[in-house]
Amino acid sequence: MTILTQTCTPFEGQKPGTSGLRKKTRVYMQPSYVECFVQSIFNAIGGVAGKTLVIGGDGRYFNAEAIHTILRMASANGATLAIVGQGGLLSTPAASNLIRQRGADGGLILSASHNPGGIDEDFGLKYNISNGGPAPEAITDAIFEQTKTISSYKTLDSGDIDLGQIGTVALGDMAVEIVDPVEDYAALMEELFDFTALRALFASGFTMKFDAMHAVTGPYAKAILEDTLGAPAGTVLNGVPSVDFGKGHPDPNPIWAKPLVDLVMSEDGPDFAAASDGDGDRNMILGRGVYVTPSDSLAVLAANAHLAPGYERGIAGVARSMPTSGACDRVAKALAVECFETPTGWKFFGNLLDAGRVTLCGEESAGTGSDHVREKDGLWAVLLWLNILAVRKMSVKDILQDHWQIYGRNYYSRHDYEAVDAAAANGLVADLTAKLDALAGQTFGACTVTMADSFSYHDPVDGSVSHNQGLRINFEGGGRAVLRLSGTGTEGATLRVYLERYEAPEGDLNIEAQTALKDIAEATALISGLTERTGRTAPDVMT
Ligand code: VG1
Ligand code: CO
Repeated sequence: MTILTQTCTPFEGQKPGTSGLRKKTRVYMQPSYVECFVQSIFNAIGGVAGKTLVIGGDGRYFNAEAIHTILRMASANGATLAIVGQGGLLSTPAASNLIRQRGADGGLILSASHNPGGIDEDFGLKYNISNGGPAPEAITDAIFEQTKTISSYKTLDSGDIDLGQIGTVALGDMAVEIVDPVEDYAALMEELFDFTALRALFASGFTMKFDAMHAVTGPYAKAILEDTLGAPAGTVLNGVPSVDFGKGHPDPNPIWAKPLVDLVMSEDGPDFAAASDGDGDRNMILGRGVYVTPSDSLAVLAANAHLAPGYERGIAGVARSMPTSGACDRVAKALAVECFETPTGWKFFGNLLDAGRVTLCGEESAGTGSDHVREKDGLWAVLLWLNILAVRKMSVKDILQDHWQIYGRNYYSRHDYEAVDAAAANGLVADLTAKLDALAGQTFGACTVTMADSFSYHDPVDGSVSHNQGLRINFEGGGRAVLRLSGTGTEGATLRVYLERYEAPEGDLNIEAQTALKDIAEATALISGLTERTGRTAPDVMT
């Protein structure tokens, strides 16, 4: 086996977004595309000589091919050990855990997460650092700089190894250790949650459905829920990972997981239902007759985490992304713990978690997690909910009602306008940004603006500053709208409009969410010129 140095020319646009570099699969399949990006990562982190890397992905189309390419390159660049999930599979939280458990220097996760998979859909790749979390902006910026001038990469003159066989093989001078993707992760879950209580819950006849959406969590959910906790066979739906996610959209929300929502809304639906996304880091929580918004879920988990053994000493603090509702802020206040507001994307939570300032984190996009790993974690959230249900012996619906009666309710919805013409979307954001300063005091429809700005984040741990992280418009009475452009899409621009309004415990806590937010939605459309600029009269997706 010889080490080859191949020349290459830079590709346009290899700029990591909210979570890694996401492109159409065919873009990734171009000769040297993966190589240029991976060598840029290696160069940006000072090389990988002598290092240990964790490598795995969500099993989508091109997963295995990309892994073989990365393994050859890691070996040629001098890495000592690559730890790879069997079959090339690792959920994002499991990869984060492996990096931490094994003291690896970093990891490469192959996923476009909730984006559809297949040769005509999306692929993605991201680099995680030694704490197990997504590389912070300073590193992703350095990677992007490298991609602009990359002129050669190193690889090995060798064939593919067998990713299906657990054990260690040599690839050049590097060892490749193929591991069970589920084992270490399942052991971690058993440390955090009361598995005895969960077994008793299922034994008592408690019913649940978990929709793995043909994505990576299938094997994890089967092993933990069915094989370990005794949930009946068939609890896990769509549990076999497929390269195109059964031609679905592996995004656990009421739109893309509609069959599950319909099931749980019926009279004889299960007590509890949940779903996860392509790479297993998102979660959707449902109870019979009720959908729990991710923002509410974070707040409920923060208020009840101490009921699970892993958090029995309480939580140090909570962090949420800026567009996530303020529901968890109220819990943090009641618990007298710190609460942080970060930009969108899990990479911004890493410092707070490492510093021990927060225990729980969450995003409105169905991401919740804790300091057990440095990624959001879909199954973890499901198990924490189960643990809370087992202890409180109440239905999901009652827990939510009880929560609102204590803290009040943050009505919340996100409206997505997908594949909007990029120039139109950029124009909307630019023009709105320019007039933010003048908005305070003005009235639009039924709402008066009290404050408007462009969110900048000052990381309290390392002092770094991230500008332009979303436009915020606050209204009299505590309502709020946030507008930002997605950093994970692969087609045109996706405009996200986040709407929120607070209702105190003594107010009406059971209004339909879109009705409750109608005035704020209308004011936001007036302020931003949404309809005229995007040509859309309604959002593509409302969650
Ligand atoms: C979206 C979500 C964000 C999440 C990101 C990655 O980003 O809004 O909250 O962190 O996806 O999640 P954007 O830039 O499209 O709004 V995942 O599960 O796709 O890794
Ligand atoms: Co994901």
